[in-house]
Amino acid sequence: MRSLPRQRWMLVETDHAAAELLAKEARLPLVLAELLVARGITHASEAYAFLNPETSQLNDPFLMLGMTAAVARLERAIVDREPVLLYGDYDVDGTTAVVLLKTAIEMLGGEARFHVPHRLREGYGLQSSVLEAAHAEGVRLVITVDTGMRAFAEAETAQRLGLDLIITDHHLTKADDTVPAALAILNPNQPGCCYPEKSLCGAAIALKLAQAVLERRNPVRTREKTLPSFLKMAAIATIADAVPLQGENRVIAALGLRELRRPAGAGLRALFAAAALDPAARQISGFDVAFRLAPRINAAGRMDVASEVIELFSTRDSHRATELAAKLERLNRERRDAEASALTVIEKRLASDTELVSARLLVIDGEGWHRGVIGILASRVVERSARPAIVVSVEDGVAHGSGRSVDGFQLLKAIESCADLFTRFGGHAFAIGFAMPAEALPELKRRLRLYADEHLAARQPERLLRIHAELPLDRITPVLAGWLRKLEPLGHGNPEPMFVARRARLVAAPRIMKERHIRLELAQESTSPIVSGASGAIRAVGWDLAGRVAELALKAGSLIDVVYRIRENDHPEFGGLEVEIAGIQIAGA
Ligand SMILES: [Mn+2]
Repeated sequence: MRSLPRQRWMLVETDHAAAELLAKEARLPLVLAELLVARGITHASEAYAFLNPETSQLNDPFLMLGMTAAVARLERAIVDREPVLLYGDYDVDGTTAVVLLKTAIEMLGGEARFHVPHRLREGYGLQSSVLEAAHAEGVRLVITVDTGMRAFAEAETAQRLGLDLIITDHHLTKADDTVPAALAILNPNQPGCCYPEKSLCGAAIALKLAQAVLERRNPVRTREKTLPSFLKMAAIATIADAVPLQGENRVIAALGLRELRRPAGAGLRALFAAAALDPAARQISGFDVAFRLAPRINAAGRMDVASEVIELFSTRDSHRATELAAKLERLNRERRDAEASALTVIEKRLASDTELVSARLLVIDGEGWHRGVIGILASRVVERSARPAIVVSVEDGVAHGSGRSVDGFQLLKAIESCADLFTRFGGHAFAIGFAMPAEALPELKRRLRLYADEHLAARQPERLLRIHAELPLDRITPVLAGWLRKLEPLGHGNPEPMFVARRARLVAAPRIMKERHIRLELAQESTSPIVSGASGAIRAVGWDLAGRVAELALKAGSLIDVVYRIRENDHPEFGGLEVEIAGIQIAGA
């Protein structure tokens, strides 16, 4: 698995005429206009809004179907001091959604309780037993967050008990568009909802409900103080849940990240400290949230109980917060260890198992791998092999599987073709999960092999390298880098720009670092000025690209095409702009 899968470079098609027009009208660098046009932005006013997110761009919550009924019921509960049960999910999205609504209800003088199911013991989704217990304790209003869209039977239980149920969820409705019977459903994806932003995460929908009740109580204070502080939580969830960072999601993410500069709560501050992030020293980026905060928050639900995340974000006691953050840190380390040890086994098997070496779709099973990490493991295998992969953990005769796919192959369809083998299964086109008796595993492998032979081409697996724009190296300037920063926060639906430069000259011999990485000094052929580094060259780094030096016989003077991202190196001496290479070819190859 050491050798990387082959790359296929694909330059994203852009409407150049539209980009030139936008560049002129909005006075933007052409390459930025190209990137905006690729995001569907063609008018100067849209470009302005995209590059300058602000609270006024947040939609009116009452545009959401069901909001009036939901707000009326919640307000009554708050006024009557009725306990409200918030029912969440165990991931970042679900837990932050609970925190948001709990905080809002308590701010308004109401009483909120919560339940987050245990991932391994209870599993995903609303449970009738929890509704029954809550009812016995006197709860008459239940609000789900990030879950509930398919809880038909549980909604009936609620009805039978006389519980009012408000479902807030962003998951898609059933194929026949039916929805559970509830007092109100807040979900922009349900039939009949005209809310303009369809891809809000669960916590953002909870935010809209909180915004609605808070604004009705005190519009000015909400706009100026409460909402900005709530945006922090919603931003973390929006980035962690991987919804596209465009439209209202972009506004939530951008403003929330800005607010994270001043983390007020004890929980957030403890979490930052545990993740070695200092928001006072450096603006928290989408990358920080996705790769440093979210894994720590998710570790709770993956490895243990997610309810402690809610306590972490609710507590005012900084000692308790530090304690809880330390626990998350430990769970995250356990998660990483579980992942690393299983990955070592998987790598060995991928290299030696002849059946796997030639398989178009990988099914890899092991005894007792932690079920909280099999999804991450599947992603890792896909990254390295460029093939769809399912990782299965066998425990007490039950096989739990989690799979991830590659561009163009709908893994869910493959799984559906084996539906009779599972005790349960589900997912999206490109990410699936299932449980089944372990003895049926050989049959699953056999059928999936046949399915893959039929539906996946036999060509050598390759990774698609999407390139967003052409940008010669001598056009990289601090001014352009400043403009490109305005695209942040980057993430799903708003990817970091990947550029291609043709005809770059190696001005010195490539340097290999730790036998894996390379450092190059590159100068753009045929054009002039100097950007950084000595001798008219820009520094370049290529992680894991050492193999390319020999393959392409690179030496001083070689002329190459490079796919790259722009990096700002803040090293005091060697600081400045440089490029991080994602792909190299001999020029014109
Ligand atoms: Mn979610």
